[in-house]
Amino acid sequence: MGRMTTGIIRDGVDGGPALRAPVRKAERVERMMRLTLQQKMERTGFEVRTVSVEHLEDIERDVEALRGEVDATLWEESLSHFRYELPRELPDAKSIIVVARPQPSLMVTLRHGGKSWGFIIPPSYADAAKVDKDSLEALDKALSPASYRYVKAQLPLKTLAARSGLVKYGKNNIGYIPRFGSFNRLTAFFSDMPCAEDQWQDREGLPGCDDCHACVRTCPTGAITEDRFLIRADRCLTNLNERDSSVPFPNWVDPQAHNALIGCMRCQRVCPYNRMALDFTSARGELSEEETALLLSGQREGEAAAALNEKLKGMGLDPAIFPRNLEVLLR
Ligand code: B12
Ligand code: SF4
Ligand code: SF4
Repeated sequence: MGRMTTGIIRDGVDGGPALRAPVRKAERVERMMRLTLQQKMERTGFEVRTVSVEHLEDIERDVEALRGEVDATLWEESLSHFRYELPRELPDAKSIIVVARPQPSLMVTLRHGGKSWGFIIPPSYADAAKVDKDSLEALDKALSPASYRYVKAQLPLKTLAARSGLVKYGKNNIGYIPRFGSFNRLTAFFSDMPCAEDQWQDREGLPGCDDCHACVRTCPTGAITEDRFLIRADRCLTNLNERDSSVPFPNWVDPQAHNALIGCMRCQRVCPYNRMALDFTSARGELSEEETALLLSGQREGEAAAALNEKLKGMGLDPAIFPRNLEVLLR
């Protein structure tokens, strides 16, 4: 995220007379104090909204209402771990703070067969822990001098973000923020911060989706359909390629469908709401011919494998999820 400007006010940058500087600083501090949490967080590159913990049941109801439309295995694997209750570590939580952090697509280069292969990794696959850490630091700073506690929320983040007005749904089911479209990572925290403004509201879709079918047409597996709002998650390439390499892809998946090292970028790349974010990329380095071979071999033991793991982690990537797509992409 090194290329993002933070908007933090720095003292003395406008180079005015030294004697006036303290007055200006005091004014700035006062002005800063008057800003809402949302405004303060925006200045440091985060989008944030808050809802009262009283809506936990509503969030559960929203998701439960769609149980019949979600493949049972996928429900069990991905949606049954949500906890619609106050965390034990923070029983006096009052607010749920939901945060969106703009995220670039990642570019990784691999050497294989004497050639360089450039691959894309969709936004949100890297730096999960960093986004949480940075969000907490920014919240702490924005709310200072008050001091609150935070506990990470195990909640359905898109629903929560849409219900707080932080994102609008695309027809592709992804949550969009104004300037960076779907190139964002969501996270949420319970806090004992009083919920001064409960931003709970109706979920909204992007207005442009009514007359656009680009993601429906481009989805390589027919996961996005016009006859229902929820995607057919069991058909989504992301669901299929996030699995272990030992699980083969179903026969009905066209090998040409694969387009990213993990996940799938098709419905995001084609979306007009992402036009301004398509160049938002972050190059994460290169793997040598030997490292690629090691990754493909599936060997996880030994010194070389440990070094590769460290290298991938340093690039913000999870070594466990790669070989599955890599094999198909290099064919
Ligand atoms: C399960 C899961 C998946 C599954 C299922 C996806 C799905 N659509 O549910 C699979 C593996 C397929 C998947 C894929 C991807 N995922 Co995913 N996934 C999750 C997970 C763990 C839960 C999502 C969830 O709650 N699903 C349940 C459904 C019921 O919730 P919902 O989609 O919000 O559904 C609501 C709407 O349908 C709405 N609704 C119903 N009818 C109508 C009608 C109208 C008009 C409106 C407005 C709304 C509406 O009601 C529902 C309930 O509120 C979250 C992490 C988390 N903790 O939340 C990440 C998460 C949602 N995924 C994420 C991402 C980035 C992706 C991918 C883009 C990855 C990639 N390829 O790059 C793809 C996108 C695929 C797609 N087109 O949706 C991000 C989304 C970020 C964002 N800004 O939206 C999350 C939040 C992870 C993160 N921390 O960043 N994912
Ligand atoms: S591609 Fe079109 S229909 Fe799909 S989410 Fe974007 S605007 Fe909506
Ligand atoms: S991520 Fe790919 S497979 Fe999944 S809905 Fe979007 S285009 Fe379809």
